[in-house]
Amino acid sequence: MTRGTDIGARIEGLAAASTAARGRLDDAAVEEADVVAGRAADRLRLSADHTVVAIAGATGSGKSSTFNALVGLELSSVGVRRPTTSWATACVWGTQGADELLAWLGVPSRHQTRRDSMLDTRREDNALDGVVLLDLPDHDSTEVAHHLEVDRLVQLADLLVWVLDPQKYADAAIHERYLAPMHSHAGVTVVVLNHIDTVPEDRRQSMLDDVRRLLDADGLPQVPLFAISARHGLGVDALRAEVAKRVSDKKSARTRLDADLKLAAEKLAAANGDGKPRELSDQRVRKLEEALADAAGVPTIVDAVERSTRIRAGRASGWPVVSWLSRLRRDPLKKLHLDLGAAGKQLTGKSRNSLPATTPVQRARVDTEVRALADHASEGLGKSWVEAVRRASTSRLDDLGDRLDAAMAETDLGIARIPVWAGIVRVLQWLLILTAIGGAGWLATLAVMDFLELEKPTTPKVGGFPIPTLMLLGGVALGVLLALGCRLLVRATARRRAASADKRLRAAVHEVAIERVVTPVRTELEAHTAVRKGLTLALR
Ligand SMILES: Nc1nc2c(ncn2[C@@H]2O[C@H](COP(=O)(O)OP(=O)(O)O)[C@@H](O)[C@H]2O)c(=O)[nH]1
Ligand SMILES: [Mg+2]
Repeated sequence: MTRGTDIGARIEGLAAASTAARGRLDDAAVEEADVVAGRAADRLRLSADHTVVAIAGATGSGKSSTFNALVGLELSSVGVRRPTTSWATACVWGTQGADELLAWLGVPSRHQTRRDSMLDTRREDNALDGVVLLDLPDHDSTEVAHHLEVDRLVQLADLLVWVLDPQKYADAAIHERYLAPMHSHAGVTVVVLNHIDTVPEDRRQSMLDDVRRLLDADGLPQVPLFAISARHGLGVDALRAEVAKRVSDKKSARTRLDADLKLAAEKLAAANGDGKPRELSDQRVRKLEEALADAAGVPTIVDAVERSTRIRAGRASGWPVVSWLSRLRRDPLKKLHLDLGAAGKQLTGKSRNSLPATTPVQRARVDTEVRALADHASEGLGKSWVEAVRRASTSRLDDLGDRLDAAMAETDLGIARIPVWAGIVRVLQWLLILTAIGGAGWLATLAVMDFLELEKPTTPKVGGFPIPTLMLLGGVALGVLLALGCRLLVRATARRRAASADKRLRAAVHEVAIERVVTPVRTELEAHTAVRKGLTLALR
């Protein structure tokens, strides 16, 4: 059996589905899928030329006798009861490549017999070439170890021969525990009614009909049923022919793995539910981000940035006399303690504690948005996924507040320096003030000279106006006009800076939303998609 074939892909699908489902879907179903995938991969790697045929049944039903009858030798001790028969006995026809298989089955070599080592040339033995025949312990033994061994080997065998006897063929133990649960394995099940010699001939058919009726009820209507007497050799040839047929077409191992994979995949699929793959909508994420931004105080900070810029740029570009007076007003950013750090670029750590505290209303809104996002993400999915998504959505919210505060504090608001144009205006304003002061000084000098009746030098004029007068009036008038003209510019700058701060802060909030809520939820949705994909492969 080579990998990469169709069954190889199905195994990989189931393995992938169980990996993605672990911790999210029903543990038992996940575990079974995992075990089945591992076991199937193991069996696939081992000899494809051998078929493991297990003979199972109740105490005294004639397992060992049937085994011997098939082998044609008294290999397995007949009539031996527990605790001696806690081990399976194996007989192998055609030993090439069977060693690994027997090791995997866990049959110690002292319980193995190699049929061709006996140089047997009978035709029917050649027909069984490739059989690994196992005589299992009693499934109804009072010894726990026996059950475990039976269960273990029933899982591993490629073909199962269940031996019933006239007394106990209707026992609930075998039907409820083995036959009915394995109805999916009808393709690799053969049933034998042994001790047929002890049943009067005229009652044999009605007994077989009764067994058939029970098998129908188990969900095994098609399985072959043989009436045999292992002790007297009745019907043994037909049974051997059936086994030989199964072995020669070498399909049993595959059929068994197919049935295993299908069963495990179906159980996992039932736990998975049938929701289509889902994606988180951008709109939901945006709503969450808005709630987070609110809770983090983004609007408050942005507002402070705008007002602060207005004051700072206004002060720089305003008429210096007024600006000087406005120093008495407090900077809104300072009020928020959102002062600029030493580097002048970032908000200082101090700012955090001084941000307006998140109100219960804001917190509730965040919770509501997280839940809405989780509900939306898991809409239409199975119950386990709804729970997994909800769990994931809140799994990283513990220190959300701190994380948001830190994100706010780390954000460069771009308000450290006054705008270049305001710097230039400031220089101009001072030049104008100096001009006005110069003019005033000149006029004062002239006035003093006039008062002292000194002879004045002729005052230079421009367009009929004396220059000092022009300097004083022009300096003041231009300064005031410039300040007024800059007001619009100040406002625009404040708005631009506020918009830019808003963008940066929201980008920081976006990071937090992705890290704390969106990624955990997306991981679940991806796991759901992976489980679905794996199961689709496994059930192909
Ligand atoms: N009459 C009769 N006795 C049988 C037949 N098969 C097995 N026995 C006897 O039933 C007893 C139990 O058989 P055994 O093969 O050890 O059953 P196991 O416990 O299932 O392995 C032994 O005494 C056998 O000789 C049969 O077909 N007819
Ligand atoms: Mg026995």
